[in-house]
Amino acid sequence: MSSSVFSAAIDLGATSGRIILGTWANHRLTLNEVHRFPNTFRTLGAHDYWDLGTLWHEAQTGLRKAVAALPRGAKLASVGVDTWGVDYALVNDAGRLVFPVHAYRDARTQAGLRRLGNTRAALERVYAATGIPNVFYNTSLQLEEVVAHCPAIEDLATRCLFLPDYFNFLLSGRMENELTISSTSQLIDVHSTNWSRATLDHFRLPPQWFSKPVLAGTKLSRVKNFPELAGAQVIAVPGHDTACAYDAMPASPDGTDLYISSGTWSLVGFESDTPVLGPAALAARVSNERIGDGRYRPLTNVIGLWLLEGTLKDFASRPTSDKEWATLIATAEKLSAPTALLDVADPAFANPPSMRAAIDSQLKRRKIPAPKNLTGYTRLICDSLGRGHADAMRAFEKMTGKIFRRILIVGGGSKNRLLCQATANAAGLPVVSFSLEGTAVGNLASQLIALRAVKDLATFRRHLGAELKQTVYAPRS
Ligand code: LFR
Repeated sequence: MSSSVFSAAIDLGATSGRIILGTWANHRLTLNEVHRFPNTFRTLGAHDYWDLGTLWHEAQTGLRKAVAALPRGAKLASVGVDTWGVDYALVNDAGRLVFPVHAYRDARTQAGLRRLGNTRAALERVYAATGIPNVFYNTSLQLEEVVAHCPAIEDLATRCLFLPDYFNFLLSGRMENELTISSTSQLIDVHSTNWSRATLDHFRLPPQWFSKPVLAGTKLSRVKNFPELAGAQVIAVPGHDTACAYDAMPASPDGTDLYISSGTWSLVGFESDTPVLGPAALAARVSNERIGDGRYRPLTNVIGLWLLEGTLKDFASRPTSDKEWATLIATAEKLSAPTALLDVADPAFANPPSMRAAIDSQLKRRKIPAPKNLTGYTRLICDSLGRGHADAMRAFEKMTGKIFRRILIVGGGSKNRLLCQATANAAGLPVVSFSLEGTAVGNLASQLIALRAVKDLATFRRHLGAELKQTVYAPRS
């Protein structure tokens, strides 16, 4: 056992969180999901908030379970945290929360979204400076609203920590902004790895709230105030879950793979040494988020399985076990292909009271009959997402001159045969799906590299690729 390395990944998603104990031995990573729990935001009055106390409680429970799952005498070497993008905690110098933590689907950014969207010159300036398009959830718009409507916050808060940064602080006592999660804010300079002063000024945000981002792999300190974990290093992994998922892609080194991290959102993109900018990129809403090492992940955010998760809530007959899921997908596969697909970019799908009603109203507007049952909606949603993935791919090909040869899918959607096949059909390319918790694997990879148990990411991917089970979906017309 002496050559094994044990690390824990805290991997928090908008609809579920998990703590995974990773064991690295003989060039092989084994995962043990020691704890999983549902996550949701809560609505108070007109606003949406995360329940941070519950998230931290669940993270601690998971870490205790990870320690309990270690072989006798073994020690946890490190822990790392990744979460969904954009959300943040405002704290004072002592680390006290001075403002409730909003959830990114909160509608309070709508006015700012429209304002920036309607001001062509400002929109172009912000995009040229940050490489991030104008999306309702951006931290920039969220903070702009808070500073404008609760001005006393400028006296109370001294730091803005993104959620992984905040959990790293609880674990280590150190306040840092990590680059990948910072890059989701629309406030990082696209040509450096620091904040864009012009953009902070544009949104009227106090620059002192932010510190120069650290790169993934930075060792923050040993775990504090958590005796069971004494000695373990807190490592700033790529704090953004999508950055972790992209790191975990067993991609071919020649750069011809398109990546999809498929979960609540579908993040369709690739890795690049340079950002994709300019009017076409702005129109296609290309988001130049950052990789742990500072390079770029140009990607398009397609609405993702949020559409299906939301629709399921409207059906009492929704599946509750893996077996029922398999039956739903198998029955939906047998239906004939829908004659018209959803426009998945419809802003009405962002956070509707009823997703089924939002879908029906788009269909009605376009004079298309609504599906009759859950099977019909499932088919329509998966085919429409497949088309959305293919459209994003073609837009990238057109903008960059790149030709993709395969599409790699990781995350929850990689298990959805209907979605993988629909993507292959619409793109005319093979889709390779990996049964892989990409976000947790990328999180662990960064820790193992920081601990020098693995040389670098290329080496990690080579070992991972050799082990992984993959399913290939050939395109059908
Ligand atoms: C996926 C994700 C996406 C981001 C969205 C909102 O979990 O992190 O990358 O655009 O959530 O933060």
